Amino acid sequence: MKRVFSGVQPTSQIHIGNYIGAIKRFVDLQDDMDCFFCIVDLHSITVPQDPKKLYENSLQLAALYMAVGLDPNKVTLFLQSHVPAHSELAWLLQCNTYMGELNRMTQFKEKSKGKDTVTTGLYTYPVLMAADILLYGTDYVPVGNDQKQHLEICRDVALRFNKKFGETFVIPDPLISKFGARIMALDDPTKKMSKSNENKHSKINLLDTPSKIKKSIMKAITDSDSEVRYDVENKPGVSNLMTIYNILGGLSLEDIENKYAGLGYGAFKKDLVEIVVLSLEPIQKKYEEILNSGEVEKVLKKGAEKANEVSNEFLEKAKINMGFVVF
Ligand code: AQP
Repeated sequence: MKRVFSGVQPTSQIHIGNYIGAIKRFVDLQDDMDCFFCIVDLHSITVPQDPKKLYENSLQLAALYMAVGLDPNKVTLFLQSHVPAHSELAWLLQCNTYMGELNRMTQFKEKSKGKDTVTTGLYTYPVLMAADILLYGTDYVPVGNDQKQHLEICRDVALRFNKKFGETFVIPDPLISKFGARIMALDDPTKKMSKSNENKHSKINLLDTPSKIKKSIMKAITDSDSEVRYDVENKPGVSNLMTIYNILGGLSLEDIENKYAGLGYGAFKKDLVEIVVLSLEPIQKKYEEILNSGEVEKVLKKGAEKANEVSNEFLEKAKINMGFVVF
């Protein structure tokens, strides 16, 4: 069975970009692959986090993973900080990664832009991500389009390591869907929907209320035209909303165009509100039940045991191949 690894940071609220680009796809993979899904809390501290919020967000994300349909009996769900091998392998890989490679990372450039100081953790983030993936002998990594470059550096580092120290790591392939891998911000469809965007109407969070969802969609930037047509270049706002409609509502782009021909954006947006609210309602209901059930801690403990077992094998192999004394 092929192995899958992916992670989401417990930073802020999870939005429908994270859901469509990543988490929803995790659910689709769980029946056919051996899946490890991680809450990458160590990644989240590359930018400042309020400790109380980090704690809450980590447990809430675990509950959300289960609420969207991830079954802990089929997949391994765990917290990155519960598996020390991630930090240890990251160090071994850092000593085999070049500054020139990290200097090219666009996410680092974007996140450090305009800041007086940034942490070295933000700079070496892609190496920790490579360690996350390589520790599980991962074949596939389902991620959104923004992680493409990080996957490329992961592959480069793994190939170099194998060449230098002998076959150690499986070379992973990204699983980036052709459609929906980059959900755009509602207030500016030229930028990706992002947790760190301070405008609350730029995104729809999975736990948003119906009235907030309605406001955000009705305010979403479209264009001065009124035709509901999929044309990413000339109509990025409408095309983004159509993508969300298609993925959550199940209607093809062509059928959406036909349905709203001559009706304008108002009717289209009104129906989209309903589709999003109805899609999120069962997730929100299940989320509350899971969060109050005491199940989350048990699942994370069990997940950490399995993750430690698998990752330690790969870590040990890497250490032996590098020449460390391992008893
Ligand atoms: N807009 C998006 N469309 C599709 N996929 C997305 N992802 C993120 N944004 C979009 C995917 O979600 C997964 C988890 O992301 P993350 O928690 O690791 O952090 P992120 O990608 O940095 O999330 P944000 O929302 O963009 O946070 P900030 O504001 O900090 O940059 C990943 O698979 C990601 O590709």
